[in-house]
Amino acid sequence: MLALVTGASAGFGVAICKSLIQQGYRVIGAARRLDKLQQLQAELGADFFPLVLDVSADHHTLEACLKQLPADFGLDQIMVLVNNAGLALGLDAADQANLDDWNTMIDTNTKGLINMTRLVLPYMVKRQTGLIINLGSIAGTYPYPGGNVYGATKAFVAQFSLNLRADLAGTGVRVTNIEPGLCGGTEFSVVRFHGDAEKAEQLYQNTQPLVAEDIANTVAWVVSQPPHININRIEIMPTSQSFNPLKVTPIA
Ligand code: 8X3
Repeated sequence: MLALVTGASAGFGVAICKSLIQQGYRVIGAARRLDKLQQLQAELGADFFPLVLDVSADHHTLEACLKQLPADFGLDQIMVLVNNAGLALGLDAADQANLDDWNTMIDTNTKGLINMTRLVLPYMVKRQTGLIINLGSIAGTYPYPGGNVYGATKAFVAQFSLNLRADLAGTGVRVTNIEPGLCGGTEFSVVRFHGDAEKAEQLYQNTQPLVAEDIANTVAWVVSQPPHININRIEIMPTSQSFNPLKVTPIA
């Protein structure tokens, strides 16, 4: 059984790769940073294949990269695709947010995800089996100030996942969207705040966020379901995260 995990060099990706290998999968770990992938390979051994790939590259580049995989980690054998690569950049209001950040999130979280899916999917359909697991977010369902484009990319992922299910009816190929809330112990918030670790740290003060292993455990549960079960979506929050009331602003 072969799986491909994007964003494999850190956070959720590392935990998912480790867990899938524990479950007996061979794993192609795709990410931009070769040194991080090599560290992971040193730990995980021959069942892990490091693939240097930037999901935000154009689809011709991605296709060429995937077609160069060695025969025993071949594109045509991928049973599970985990579209984990993604990021949040900034938490500024829409009129002040950085447009480069917005475009980077769209390129990675939506374009990267659809390109990888489209490149792997025909082989799954041909074999009449396969599983695509997308990493969405609660931000795709619940709006919050500064979530603007990040949340919108994750709403795209949620709807794309459901629409994939519609197209894949009768093929045996399954699709799941996992939607985590606040997660700690990863680079996510440091990246969101452009490297400001102190600001990121403040977000987690006096809370107990989810950790990457919680998400890897969820992926492990999804992949262990028998073929007649499709988990459409899973929304997970830490107990310490909840909802605010709708905001009503006084008239000036
Ligand atoms: C990340 C979850 O709560 O930071 O996707 O928006 S949250």
